[in-house]
Amino acid sequence: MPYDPSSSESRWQQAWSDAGSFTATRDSRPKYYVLEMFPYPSGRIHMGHVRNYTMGDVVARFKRAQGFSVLHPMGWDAFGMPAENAAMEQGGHPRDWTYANIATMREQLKPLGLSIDWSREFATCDDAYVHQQQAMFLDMLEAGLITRKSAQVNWDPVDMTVLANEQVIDGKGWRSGATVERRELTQWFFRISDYSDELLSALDGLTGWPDKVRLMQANWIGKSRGLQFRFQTVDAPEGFEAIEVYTTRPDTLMGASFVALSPDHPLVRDLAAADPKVAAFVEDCRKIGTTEEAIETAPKLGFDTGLTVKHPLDEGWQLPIWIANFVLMDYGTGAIFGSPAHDERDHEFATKYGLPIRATFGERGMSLEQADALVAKVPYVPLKSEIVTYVRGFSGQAEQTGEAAVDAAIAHAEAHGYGEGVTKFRLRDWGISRQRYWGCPIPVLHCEKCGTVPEAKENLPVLLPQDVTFDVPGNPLDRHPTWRQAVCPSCGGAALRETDTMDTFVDSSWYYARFTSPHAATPTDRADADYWMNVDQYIGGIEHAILHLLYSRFFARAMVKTGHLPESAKEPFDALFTQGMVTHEIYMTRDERGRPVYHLPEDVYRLHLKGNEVAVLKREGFDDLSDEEAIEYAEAFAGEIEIIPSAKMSKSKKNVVDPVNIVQSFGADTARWFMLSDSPPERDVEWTAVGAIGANRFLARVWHLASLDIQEAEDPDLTRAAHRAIADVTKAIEGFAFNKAVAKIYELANAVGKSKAGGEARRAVLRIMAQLMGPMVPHLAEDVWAMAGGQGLLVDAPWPKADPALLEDDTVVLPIQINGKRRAEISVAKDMPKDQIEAMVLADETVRRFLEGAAPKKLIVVPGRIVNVVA
Ligand code: ANZ
Ligand code: ZN
Repeated sequence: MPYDPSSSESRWQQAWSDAGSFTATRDSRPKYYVLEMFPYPSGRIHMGHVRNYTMGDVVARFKRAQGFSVLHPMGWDAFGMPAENAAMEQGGHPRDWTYANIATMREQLKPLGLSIDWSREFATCDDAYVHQQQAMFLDMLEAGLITRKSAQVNWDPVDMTVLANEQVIDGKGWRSGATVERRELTQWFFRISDYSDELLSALDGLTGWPDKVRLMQANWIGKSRGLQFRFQTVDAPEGFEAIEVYTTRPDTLMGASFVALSPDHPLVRDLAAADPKVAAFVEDCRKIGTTEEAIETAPKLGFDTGLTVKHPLDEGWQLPIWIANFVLMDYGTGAIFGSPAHDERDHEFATKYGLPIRATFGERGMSLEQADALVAKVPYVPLKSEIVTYVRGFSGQAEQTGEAAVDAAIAHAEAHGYGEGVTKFRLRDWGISRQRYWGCPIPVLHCEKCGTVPEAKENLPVLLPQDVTFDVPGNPLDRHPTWRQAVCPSCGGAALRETDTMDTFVDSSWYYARFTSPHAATPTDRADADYWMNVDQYIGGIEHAILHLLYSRFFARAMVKTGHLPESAKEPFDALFTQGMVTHEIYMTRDERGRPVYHLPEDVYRLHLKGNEVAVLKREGFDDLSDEEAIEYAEAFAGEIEIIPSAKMSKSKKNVVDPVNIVQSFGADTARWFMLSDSPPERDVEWTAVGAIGANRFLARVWHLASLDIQEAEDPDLTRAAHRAIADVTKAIEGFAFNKAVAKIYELANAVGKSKAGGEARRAVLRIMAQLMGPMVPHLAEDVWAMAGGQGLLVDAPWPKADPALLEDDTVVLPIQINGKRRAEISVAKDMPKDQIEAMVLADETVRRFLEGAAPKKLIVVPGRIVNVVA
């Protein structure tokens, strides 16, 4: 019988399902919770999913075999714009589109044979999930974790919606491509910034996380220490006698050349009301979005108000007040002083508007003139830890680091009473209001009498209305004829529902907790949550290193505060692994106008021809060609396709391989094996047709080895190799080095192939091999297990233990020196008696050549070290 995954894989999946093998149960075993980031139901699974879920599955199956009670669930991150876009473009309803996609993707995932507890599956758009998320929202509102405030938002004028910062790409809406504007709206916020300090300091404890992710989070939270102080204004309107600024470089105060206000600064509002030119300038500034990136990259724009302030260190020195587009209102105080000599933005601004550029410090040892010359064209921005020479210092600065100078400047300000040292965070509150339909409704009402009122818990869930249209832009909830009308839970009068829905990041901030009790009538069942939390191993893409993980960390804290999670679940993910991407070559031709045309790998015949890399299009009839004919064909058309080096699989470049096709033609185990074999999990892996065929061939060989019937014979070397493999594979899986585990299994398979072992001795080794392969290629492993006489299902077999006695290498390699020169070596058992070693040496090919039939003059064996022969 040849290897035939198409029949055996589904059979094993059925067997596991019948046995309930992957149902997670609370019992006396230690628990292990492994989770891969859940997918968005786009409609098709891709190779990235296969890689991600296979890795998680290896861990889940491994831990299960090691005696853990494993929770390995799957669900769907199901709300979001694409469903609405589909409704806009193709008609239909977002709900139908979403659930149809889920059904399709579930059918595509199941053949992969993942050890998932499907009884826990849910989608974030399920009524029950919406219900519990709303219940939690109300709890968090009551606990003071949520606030409503007016805020600057990115407004997409075409989609008529607020965009999250990350949905703004180069100042344009990610979907519409329209230039994003700034607007002020009243929005709902989670008060994540209250947790800035804690979210930062707790990163130190996340030792199971990659350093780079912790660093990215730390930078995002962005803690800085600086000076907050006031400039006295000279001729500003009433109420603006002083302008408060925040600086992280108070040591550059003597190089100040202007003060700049955010276009949203209260003083600017005042001025704009009186002066249409100011108002027009502010309007211009609003055309850039609110993202830091957009603001950072936009050309610097300024407006001179004509007003001035006094320098705090010199009453007679006045600085002009400008309005500048790069000053953000929601950071620091919304006002800065510019020190063009030591700041890129200030330099660009000063150069553009002819403002003075005066160095505060220069490179070590520089004079004032040299330092000024240094910064005339470009700012001088050394690391704060570098020693520099202060040429316009105050408070006694001279040669010192920027750090020391900043400290001294803060001390000086505090001593002289013009400012205070303060700590600021970049992290803003998390705005969750979205003016979209396909999201979780925010369960509050607006009552004319009572104001904003939370919906009563017994009225939950607030579900989306089904009868909506997407033929006009904007939020369908706003224009629904009746949905908004509700009863105020506080006064019983008429009230209007909030029509904002929640950012989908809310949905994904607690799904891991919901998996512990997916059917509970409360957000979590505490007994379940207490048992299963934390996620022991979380696996996902680095693209979620910042927002998703930060929001989840905040949400877990909020759930602790509202009693939905135990205190110990504050940091919900004990260990995090970020896997690399799946890449593929790109195949390109050009059309008659020279524009690139991309081709799917399945439409391309790829060949390595006499050192040349050739790819040609498969024309009609290609599939009927013999191998030789195909090569001739490739030679004939060589050069027609340009091969672009491997890059992340993407639909636009058509360098995608459909996992469904791969599973159909090779089986799931081949896809899984290849995904694990070729590179370390944290690196990108290149999918190649040749590699897939190679993986498949290896699995077929293992099948063949298992099906051979060999006469009884012992082979202690093979048994030792098997135990070595147990130790090595165990260590590799524990260390997330799946590619190494794969390599060790290759070695073991080779050893089995070479060995003459038969009967039970051979079967015992095959069973070990099956067990070691089980987490990676679970179907083939069951087959091998069964063929080798394994009892019951392999998934129920405990992980094999290496016999320490067999791990000890009991052979040594002895070098043989002939006439003082090393000429050969022999491998002998450690405890081999001297006379036997001597006999082996004399029988050695090389030794015999040197002796030319004569007896050696001397033969000295130093046991365990060396053999000396004098010929
Ligand atoms: C004077 C100065 C001189 C500055 C110099 C920098 C370099 P971080 O480190 O990210 O916290 N700043 C303060 N508030 C701002 C706002 N609302 N919008 C834009 N920029 C603002 O950044 C702090 C520095 O960014 C502050 O230090 C301030 O410029 C600027 F050689 O003050 B600095
Ligand atoms: Zn009311």
